[in-house]
Amino acid sequence: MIPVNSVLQVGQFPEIMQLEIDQRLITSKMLDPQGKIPDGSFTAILTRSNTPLPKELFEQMPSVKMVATCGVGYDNLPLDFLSTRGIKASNTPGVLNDAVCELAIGMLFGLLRRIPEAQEFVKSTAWSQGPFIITSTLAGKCVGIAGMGRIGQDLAKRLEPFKVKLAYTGPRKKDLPYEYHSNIQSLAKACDILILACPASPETEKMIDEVVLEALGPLGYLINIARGSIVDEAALLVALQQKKIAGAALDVFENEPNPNLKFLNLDNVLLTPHIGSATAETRQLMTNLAIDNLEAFYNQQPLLTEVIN
Ligand code: 8YV
Repeated sequence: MIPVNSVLQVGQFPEIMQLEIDQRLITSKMLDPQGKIPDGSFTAILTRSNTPLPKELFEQMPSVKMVATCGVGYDNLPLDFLSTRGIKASNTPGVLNDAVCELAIGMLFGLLRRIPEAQEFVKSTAWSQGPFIITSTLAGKCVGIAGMGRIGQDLAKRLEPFKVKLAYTGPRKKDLPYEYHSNIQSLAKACDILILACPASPETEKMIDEVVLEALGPLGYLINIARGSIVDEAALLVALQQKKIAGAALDVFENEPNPNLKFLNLDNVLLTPHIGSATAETRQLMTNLAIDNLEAFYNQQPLLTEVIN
């Protein structure tokens, strides 16, 4: 049982998530993590993976010993600091795989077959002047996945029926029926479509740089459903402007919700506003899993999906 007003909600939640929260919790809300902390003696925080929590927030509330984030990514949490203070953390892996993988595949086809432009082509009546451009088939191509965690593996399985070769990179080779590359450059050189499904970390910061984009090449496509920080956006913009790669589909950006305006004028991109997990079913599952973790904490039971630093 979660004691009344023991949990501080930090950050703005979409209505469908807020409804779930309000059905299960009586809590205080702090929409701005840099704002004034409401009065109360809070022992846990409920937040979202798009809401960065500064360590100062925890320093001002020493009674907080648990933070549950709605999202698989936990780069919004000061994990090292939490570890030193013995503050537990949980995320919501597994329940958003369907939504994220479906978006990735949708973006893949949207990019290869230029579906947004095709719709514009019909709507603008340009079709009456001649046929739409010839695009590319997925079958027969090599799809490279950077990051073979839950989402990466789920995505690979869903891509198998599309007659593609699958390859991957990550910290270590896994028992998977796909070609392993020990580094991102090698994977980029070997694949036609490179999909980013890895966590944001010091190791993946700006991992996709000019060298990797050069290796991906003029017929290569980049899809990012992970985090904007994984891509050197200045290098990507040059590669797209100079057609050093064929195109990019981006659901995440360095500066959300105000991505670099230079992306907006390009004709070889497909852009979405960080909607990977943004389906009703998924967000309800994520919210309830986060609250289940809070319940486990207050019941002094092991967390369901603890983040181990
Ligand atoms: C969003 C995500 O963070 O799960 C993640 O890491 O990036 C998305 O699900 C969403 O805002 C979670 O509430």
